[in-house]
Amino acid sequence: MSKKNGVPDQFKLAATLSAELNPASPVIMAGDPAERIALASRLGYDSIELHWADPARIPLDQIAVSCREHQMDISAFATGRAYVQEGLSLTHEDESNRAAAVARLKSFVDAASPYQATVIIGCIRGNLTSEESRARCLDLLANSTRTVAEYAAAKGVGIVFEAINRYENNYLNNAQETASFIKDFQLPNTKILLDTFHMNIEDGDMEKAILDCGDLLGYIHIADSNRRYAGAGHINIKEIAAALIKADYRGVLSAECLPLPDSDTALAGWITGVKQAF
Ligand code: LER
Ligand code: MN
Repeated sequence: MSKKNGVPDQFKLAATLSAELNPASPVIMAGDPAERIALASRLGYDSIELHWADPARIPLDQIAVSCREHQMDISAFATGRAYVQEGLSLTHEDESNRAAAVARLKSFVDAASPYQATVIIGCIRGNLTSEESRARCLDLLANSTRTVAEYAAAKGVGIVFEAINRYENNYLNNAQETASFIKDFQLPNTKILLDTFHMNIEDGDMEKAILDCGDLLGYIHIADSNRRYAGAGHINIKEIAAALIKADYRGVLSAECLPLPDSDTALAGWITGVKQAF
């Protein structure tokens, strides 16, 4: 197995970036993109995952210049802030809200296309309003995900759909449910994003969850049980690392974790924790 900086080179390590830090939000760095990207590169990260509500507000040219300077790339565009900050939802009861959510995701795809980055569908899926609404909600979600995923495929952009724990979203919480959703609706160009923080709550056997996804596994968020950096909690990150190798997963491991105790400590701690796991 060939390794770069102690991590098998089948993996790319991504640092999450947004406009501002929030101790309750799992984004590890914010502020001057040039300075942050230079630091992430020095620490051994390969790429940057962007967390903004609207791609129109991302200083993308500046980020791209800094990434080029440090031979880094943009791994993904996270879209959850469009739901959290603006209430856009793929399953909203109001059709115009759903249409706006699809339009926003297409604009994320447009932004991602020049960088061949991935677009993440996470909490922008919205929530079930009642158990009776489940079938209709899944239909709505599948239709809009298909629309976005087909649009993305034509632009060389992949979509990943995230399994999110029950305290944030009230359906599609674990790996198996999320895989079944993608398979049952035969969604094109759509893979699964597994986030170890959510898995720790929802997936009884984390190795099995990873292996069961098989080829559908498309992206990984790594945070510890307390959502701090890898190694700051009690998730067995070595078990996760071994399962990813066994599954022959080749792709991004992203530091989507809280910027605690502070951004710099979390950035350095996450890299150390992940390296120790391999
Ligand atoms: C998004 O990737 C995620 O994991 C959500 O829990 C964000 O709060
Ligand atoms: Mn996540």
